Amino acid sequence: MLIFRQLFDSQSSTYTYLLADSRSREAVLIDPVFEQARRDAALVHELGVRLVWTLETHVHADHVTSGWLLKQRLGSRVALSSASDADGADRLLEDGERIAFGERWLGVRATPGHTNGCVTYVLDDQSMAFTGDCLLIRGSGRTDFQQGSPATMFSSVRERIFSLPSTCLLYPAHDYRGLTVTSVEEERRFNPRLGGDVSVTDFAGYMNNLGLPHPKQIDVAVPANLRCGQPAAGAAAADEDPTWAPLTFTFGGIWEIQPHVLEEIRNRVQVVDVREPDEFAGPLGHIREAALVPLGTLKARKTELDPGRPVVTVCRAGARSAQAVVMLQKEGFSDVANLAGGMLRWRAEGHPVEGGSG
Ligand SMILES: N[C@@H](CCC(=O)N[C@@H](CS)C(=O)NCC(=O)O)C(=O)O
Ligand SMILES: [Fe+2]
Repeated sequence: MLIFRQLFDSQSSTYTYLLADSRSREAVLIDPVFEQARRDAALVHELGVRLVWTLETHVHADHVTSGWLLKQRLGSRVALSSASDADGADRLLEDGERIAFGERWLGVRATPGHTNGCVTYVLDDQSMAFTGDCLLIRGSGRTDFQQGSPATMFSSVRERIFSLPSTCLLYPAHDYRGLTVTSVEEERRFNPRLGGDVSVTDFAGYMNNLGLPHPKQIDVAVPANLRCGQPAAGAAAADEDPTWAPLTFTFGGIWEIQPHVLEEIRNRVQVVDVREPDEFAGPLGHIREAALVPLGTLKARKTELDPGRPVVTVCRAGARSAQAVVMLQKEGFSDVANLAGGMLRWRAEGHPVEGGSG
């Protein structure tokens, strides 16, 4: 079976796609975004899949890829079109090649026009295709920078995308209105630029009069993407992980600490228990020297916490304390983590408890 997720970066309106083979657990990510690397790595971990490839549909002008970063973190390899002129890829793709993940594969179709190196990735059974910035939903990518060409894009769409089965679902690299998916049939009929009886001259006329400002990030993004997302030498280390403890980042966006890690570093952190007083004194007990600050009072009582020491929040099962992490971060505490699984897991794993019953 195929595992499939559509992810969104709201800064650049970019869609990233995760596809995995449920049997072998091998996964690929199409068009991952640098700032979302931590989120995407968390999803890979939580789904229990192994990232084997990051795939670019093209050298993007509006965001930096996390291909290089995910390679450092997860050991994935980077692939994009040989026509992209990028350095540092593990594999340069030619039209007609296949990228395997477990028993599944994606076929590579060259679909230039937005850039020379634009490709569409087509799933083995042709039930879905990832069109990058060539065909967008009821739209198309621009042709006024990089190696853009309306005539080239027109033939890519008509010959290489509209020739797929009419039911094939199409997933673009961007949508600026929140639309998520379309189909070959829909775009053949309703794409205002490329569908119906529109001719190449009509299309070129349309595209040459878009008059859009260049993407804000173009001068940063293109050079970085030509290095597959490797930061330039001397660039500030991006987005470093916390160093006060080995933590896990969840797809839900929360830094978590595992019970055995908390027990090891107990003396270096302040534990804040955000349950109600009767729970704190109740059968589950509490962690030694935990400060009782019920969630509803946390914001008002934040001055009772030591801003110079990391905070671990705790509750019964880990839900309220996750909200406490978000609140404390908003209040300016940077080193905050949630005790994964709360008191329930802490006890189940046999860590020491004060009070409570057997
Ligand atoms: N305002 C966006 C523009 C992004 C943009 O131009 N995106 C390109 C793809 S790299 C495009 O083809 N957009 C189609 C459109 O805006 O209609 C930004 O500054 O990032
Ligand atoms: Fe693009």
